[in-house]
Amino acid sequence: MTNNKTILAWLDEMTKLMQPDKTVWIDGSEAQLEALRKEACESGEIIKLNEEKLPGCYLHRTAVNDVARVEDRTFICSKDEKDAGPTNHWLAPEKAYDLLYKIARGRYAGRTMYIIPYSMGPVGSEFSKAGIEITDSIYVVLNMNVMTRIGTSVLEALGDSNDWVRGLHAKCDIDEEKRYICHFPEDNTIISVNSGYGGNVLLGKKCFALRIASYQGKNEGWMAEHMLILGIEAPDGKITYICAAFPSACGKTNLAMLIPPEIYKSKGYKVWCVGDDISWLRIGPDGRLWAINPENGFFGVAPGTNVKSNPNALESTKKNTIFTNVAHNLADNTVWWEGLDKNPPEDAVEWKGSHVNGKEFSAEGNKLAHPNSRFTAPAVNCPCISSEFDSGNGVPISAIVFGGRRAKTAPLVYQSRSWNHGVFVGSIMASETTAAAAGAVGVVRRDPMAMLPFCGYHMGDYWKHWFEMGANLGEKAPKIFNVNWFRTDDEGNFIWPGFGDNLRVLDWIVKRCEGGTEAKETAIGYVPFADDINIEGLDFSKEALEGILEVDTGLWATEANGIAEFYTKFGDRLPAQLNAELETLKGNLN
Ligand code: GTP
Ligand code: SPV
Ligand code: MN
Repeated sequence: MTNNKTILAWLDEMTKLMQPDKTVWIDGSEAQLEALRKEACESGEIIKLNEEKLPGCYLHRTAVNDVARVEDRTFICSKDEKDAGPTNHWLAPEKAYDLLYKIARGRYAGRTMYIIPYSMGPVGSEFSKAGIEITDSIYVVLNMNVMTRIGTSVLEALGDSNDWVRGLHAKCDIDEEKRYICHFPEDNTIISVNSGYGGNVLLGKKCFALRIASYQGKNEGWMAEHMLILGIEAPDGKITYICAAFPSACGKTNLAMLIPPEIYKSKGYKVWCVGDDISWLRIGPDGRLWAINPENGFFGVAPGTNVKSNPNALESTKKNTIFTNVAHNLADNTVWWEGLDKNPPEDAVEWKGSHVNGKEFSAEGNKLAHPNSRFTAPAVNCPCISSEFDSGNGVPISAIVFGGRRAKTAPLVYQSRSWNHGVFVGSIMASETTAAAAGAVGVVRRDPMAMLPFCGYHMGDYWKHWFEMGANLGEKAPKIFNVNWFRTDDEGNFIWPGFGDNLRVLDWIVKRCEGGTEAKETAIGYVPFADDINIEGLDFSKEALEGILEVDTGLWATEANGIAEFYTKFGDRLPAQLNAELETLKGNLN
């Protein structure tokens, strides 16, 4: 398949280590993939779904102890512990290799080693990067085929270059105690053992495109971010591109594919999806910030996805999609999850694999689908996929939006006073935890730029890199905003309707980028005048809007104390600009 000496040498080493019975190069051909699907169906690894209703679709159930990313077992193995920083778990590289090789040695025996050459970003684009993942899981091969560009063309584009990421995945025994997701940023290497779940094993995604790539970006002058990319087309045809960073399961996929409310649609507004999870950002020849989506598909949260909340995501899952840990509807061999509709299937297999009466099972308060069950759907399936999705140059970004789940404190939207203030706004992001990672759900934690679990180096140095990017962008820097769709009332209900109606907030953001509207200056930044958020056609009062635009200085004073405490973690690697911004906030609050 290749004469690249660096690849051949690594594969030689890996073959000796893992001792596979058989080696298969994944060439990307449909014939090879189809043979693998058949094989995985025969072994029970995947289940073929109803060919009429869901053509080319499959269901997979992971082990019950293996259903989400495991942040406690995710490590950044930089040579110097200090370079991993206070927000990452760290293991010394020699120790980690030793430990992981002990766990993995010989574990491909009796199995096949699949070699997947893949590209993050369109093959051949100067902004794309290649990786090789070896795995003993057909599920991984099939998912990587949807989520990345795979096969021979990747090797041809790479040529003799050594600029590719090594990825070793081995299922081993899916033993939680021996599960490790380790990154060696200085070696361009990722090793993942004892898991078979999504973000832990699709090594192109969080492991490469965020953890390794964020480190590469710092060294090479670009950024890898946990951001969706969307384009808003105005009635005159002008498209404004926005990136938005929200923590896991906080609404990126939903926002990236939103359907404009009727009042906007009728005027001719359209929204185009470029990406739903990851952005690679560079300064273009015109001095602006440009973004590509390095992925080729969506690994989206299934529960809550329905014809009303996200019809585009639902449509994307109608063919050639792999479902993980959703419920199996035996009546017609389709799938179901909480929030798809109000009719749990009677004859069902729940996500753990038991045959149940789904109606009774649900009525007893059980979940048929795991809260972090997912669909892996090709981006080309999405009805609103942008014409720029495959463009090697990406799209120019006018605004960066941060956001999270905050029941109180954060208003619906506010704008930073400058790029530097915007970096501060990103650095103080906080959000309630979700089922996307193992651990407690609903606990507020600081998640700077939604990168807490994904930054591959010291977070202080990461912020410094943000300031440097801003200095290089100067006047052409995107404007920075913060949004919160999740303010709740006293009964805990979400106040803002959200979903498609979030376009009403994006509309204000676009106007602010164009200098088309005034705003109210508050202690935390610019907040809209209630009259400037269009609530036409919405059953939502101006008073309610004013309520969620309010900046409660009491809550923010408490917030400022929390930020100060958070910042102490970073010691002398905390950029001075952040402390200066915190002092400004405190001053504004007095
Ligand atoms: P990852 O794939 O884990 O990175 O998640 P994500 O950020 O793409 O989140 P996603 O869009 O899948 O949304 C996760 C959950 O948030 C779903 O249950 C949605 O129904 C819910 N959600 C998304 N947007 C909104 C919104 O505007 N309002 C409310 N109330 N809920 C929302
Ligand atoms: C996330 O948790 O942010 C995801 C899913 O997008 S995973 O690929 O598992 O990280
Ligand atoms: Mn994500």
